[in-house]
Amino acid sequence: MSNKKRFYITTPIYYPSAKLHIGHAYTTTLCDIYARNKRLRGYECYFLTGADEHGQKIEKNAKAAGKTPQEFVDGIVEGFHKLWDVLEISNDDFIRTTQDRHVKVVQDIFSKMLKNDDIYLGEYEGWYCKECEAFWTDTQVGDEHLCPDCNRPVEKAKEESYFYKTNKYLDKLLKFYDDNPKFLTPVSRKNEMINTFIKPGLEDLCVSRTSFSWGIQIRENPKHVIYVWLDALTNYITALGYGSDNEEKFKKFWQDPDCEIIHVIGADITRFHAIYWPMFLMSLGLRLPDREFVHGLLMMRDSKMSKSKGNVVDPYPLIERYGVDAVRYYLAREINFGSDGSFSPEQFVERCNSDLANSLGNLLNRTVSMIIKYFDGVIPEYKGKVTPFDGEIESFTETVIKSYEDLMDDLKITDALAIVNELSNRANKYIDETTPWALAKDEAKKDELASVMYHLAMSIFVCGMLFKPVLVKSSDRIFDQLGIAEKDRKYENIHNYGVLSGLKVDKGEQLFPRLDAAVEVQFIKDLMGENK
Ligand code: ME8
Repeated sequence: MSNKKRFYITTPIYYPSAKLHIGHAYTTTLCDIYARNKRLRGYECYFLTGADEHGQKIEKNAKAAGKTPQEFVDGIVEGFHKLWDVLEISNDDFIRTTQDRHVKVVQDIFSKMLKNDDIYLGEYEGWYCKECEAFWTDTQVGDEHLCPDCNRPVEKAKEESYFYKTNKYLDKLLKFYDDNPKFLTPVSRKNEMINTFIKPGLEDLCVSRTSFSWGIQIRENPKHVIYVWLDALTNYITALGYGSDNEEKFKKFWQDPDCEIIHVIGADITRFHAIYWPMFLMSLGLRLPDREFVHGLLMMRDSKMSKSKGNVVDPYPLIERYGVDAVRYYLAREINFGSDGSFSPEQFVERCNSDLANSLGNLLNRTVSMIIKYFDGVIPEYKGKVTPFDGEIESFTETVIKSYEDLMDDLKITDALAIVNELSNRANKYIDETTPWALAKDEAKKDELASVMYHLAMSIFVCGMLFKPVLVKSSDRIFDQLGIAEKDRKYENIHNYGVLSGLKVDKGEQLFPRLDAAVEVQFIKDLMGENK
């Protein structure tokens, strides 16, 4: 596990070729959870997202919409900002590849690579997929000439192009993989890169185009624009000011070995991040990221949800009906981060009901009601481990916290949340074990009852704090009900037994009302149907 004190986490920069869908929300939300978790625990974390605005597809879509490409992307990117606001995304910066801070530096990077002799002018002939803006080899497109990513027909294309010499850095890349087993995870992704792309023989990468003009011009040869991936990948450093007059952030979040650099990407773009991006960085003599974490793709009816297929789920109506926290929770908890998953209305409702309404919500409700009933609404003073179950729940809580932190740090976000869910289940069970209603009947058991109430309140506080990066709104409502002052809502207080002594609880509205499965599943199915 890393001991680094500072973190830089990035999402892919999404194409503003159409509106974003729940798949994009998935990546960004999971990165946001990581960033919020780190910040809450007192680390410095810089979180970047953005928009990848150049390329043939955008030029084409803009034309179809009767707009200039810039007008077209401006409109869509406004929608990106709106969605991230609604989803409570806490990014520190938003990079657009049409911004001056990016364009100028990408031109400099290209010049540098040209001077280094990493790039040469040649002629390209290959299978080109317009949707994915990627060239493919004969083997990759197969006999049917279909794009291996989106399955659409590809076409033969030939043009004067600049090429990047991939084989120049290949040995160094393979050594880097070997020396850094955590660089590309899950590990199956590394094997996929080696077997699918590297072993069959890497071709030099085409890094310029002349057949369209919506891109960054090559200074040395202005009829060429820079191929969209060389333009896009460099966003991770241009956003930090690399190559600008002010490299302060770049030094702090990239060059400083004490900063851990994490790129989170979907499985569709692994090749670009795991093979070409490290090579580009080698060309520039820069440090490589510590981690590239590849998550799976959300499927819809057995096929990848994607803008070009039009089979997407729009996050807005879900957020409007169930609240941002339920949507964030579902994404992070249901679909194992790192594996493929599918969006399912049944699972959405089930997850909200089992974890949020039945376990956490119910625990809070029962506890606050009992504190009101037995102690006039005042959380009793902490007096150590009074009942035999108190020690057990205290040590279970400490184990949960430790595992949660380790899992979060390793980006095993789904597992980390599952463990918090176990704690709230355990606390519910603790109620059944200690039977507060029986203790309340016996004056001699008053201390035991008080201790049970304290431990319950403490478990809720811990759950609320560990869930805070996900349940960005409800965690504060939990703390409100426990009567915790703003200044005490600190992460380190989860180890501070006593912090809740004497607080006045406040029974608020039910946090997560139970959803009527039949009604809600139908509601979500209708939403999905609209997008069919
Ligand atoms: O590829 N399930 O942009 P893009 C999960 N501009 N995640 C999904 C998803 C799905 N069904 N669909 C999309 C690009 N994503 C380039 C990236 S980075 C230097 C350039 C998420 O708009 C996932 O993170 O097509 C995927 O990798 C990304 O959106 C692709 O977004």
